[in-house]
Amino acid sequence: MAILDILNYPDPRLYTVAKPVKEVDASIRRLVEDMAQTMYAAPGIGLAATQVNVHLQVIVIDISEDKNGLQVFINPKLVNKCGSQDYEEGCLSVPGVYETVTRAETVTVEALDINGKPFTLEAEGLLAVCIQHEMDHLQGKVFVDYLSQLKQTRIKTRMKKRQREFA
Ligand code: QAP
Ligand code: CO
Repeated sequence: MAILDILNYPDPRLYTVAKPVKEVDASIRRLVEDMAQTMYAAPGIGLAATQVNVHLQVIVIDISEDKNGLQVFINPKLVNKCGSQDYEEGCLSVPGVYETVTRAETVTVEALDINGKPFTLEAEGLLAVCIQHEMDHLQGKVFVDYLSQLKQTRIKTRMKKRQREFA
């Protein structure tokens, strides 16, 4: 297992569209393990492969209190969405920034699990937000993209300043 480097907004590689996984093989299981370890170490509740510069449709999520509820989504597809909710989101690629985004209240997602087996899940609340947030990453979209131009500019400036300080 390994902790992977997370790309920081506004890194242009975050705008890459991820490709579907052809086969859930040992290399994909390894990627999932490393992504999970990276997410838990951060700590975070969700991570998309895009954020670790792997442009394949793989997501890990764990919204449980005691970090024992790992959920893996490979090649996820939103087959239904319903209602709307506002949620204050953050992102491991945009550290220190939390902003409210409006998304569907419930979503139905079809995906492959870690064994390559298809499953369907209906999610609501935080899990639904998290699935939509991470699926956006696979399409090259960051939650900041939903904010006003003014907020986006301010966040970019703040992130660049932060990057200089850490360099
Ligand atoms: C996406 O985000 C999410 O700024 C997952 O300094 C977030 O795990 C979906 C994190 C909220 C729904 C609601 C962010 C950690 C973690 C930070 C995360 C930070 C340290 C974000
Ligand atoms: Co994110």
